[in-house]
Amino acid sequence: MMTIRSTHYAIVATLAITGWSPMLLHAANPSLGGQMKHLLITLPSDAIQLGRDHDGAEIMAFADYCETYDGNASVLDGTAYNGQYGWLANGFISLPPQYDIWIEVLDQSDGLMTFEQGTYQPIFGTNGSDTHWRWSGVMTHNWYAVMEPGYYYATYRVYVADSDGNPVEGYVANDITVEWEFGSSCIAADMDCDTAVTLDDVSTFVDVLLDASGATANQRCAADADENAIRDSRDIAVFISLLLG
Ligand SMILES: [Ca+2]
Ligand SMILES: [Ca+2]
Repeated sequence: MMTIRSTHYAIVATLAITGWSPMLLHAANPSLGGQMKHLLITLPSDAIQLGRDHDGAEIMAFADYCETYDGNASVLDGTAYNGQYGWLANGFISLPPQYDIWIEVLDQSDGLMTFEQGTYQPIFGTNGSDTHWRWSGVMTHNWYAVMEPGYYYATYRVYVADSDGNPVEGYVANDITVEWEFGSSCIAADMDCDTAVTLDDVSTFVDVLLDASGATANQRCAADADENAIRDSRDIAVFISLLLG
């Protein structure tokens, strides 16, 4: 048993010196991650009505495609993200011209980041941004992104507001919760995103297990080799078993 362990440590030490390079592909635009899932907004009289064009029990999957993106979309580089959820008008919206429909994030998982469609500006509290966001009235698929494996949710309030985002009396708001998970989209123990688990993955695995700061979302996910959303010594045995095939 000691001999086997020594062999593995020797391999780790050698690869740590030679270094590694992840397989990062360039893509012009991020991927939504699947079929569009709309959060439908109507305002037939004085109460916001919300609906969905999908099963509300569905949970969207975050994925890190190991890609880099052009321009402002580069905020998604190294993250696991999803853009399937979109705000969409679904019929009559009766609104005086001085008012708009705004959306406030009431509650959300730690680590959930949101970037506005088109501008890629942080919204909904991301990086200290306003927790209130003005919906333009057209279909908008904001980008949701995370770094760590796990389950995520966000609860939003949709309401009628003045130009500063303050609620207007006489209108009834409505709330909706959406959910994601990050874990199943990454390949356990494939640290460099080449879809295989080889000796090239060993040094990064050890680095990320010791200190994940600076690691990509894919690396954080892949290092959780036993897929329990915790990186610890138990992942080492699983990593080695996947490496040995
Ligand atoms: Ca690999
Ligand atoms: Ca684990």
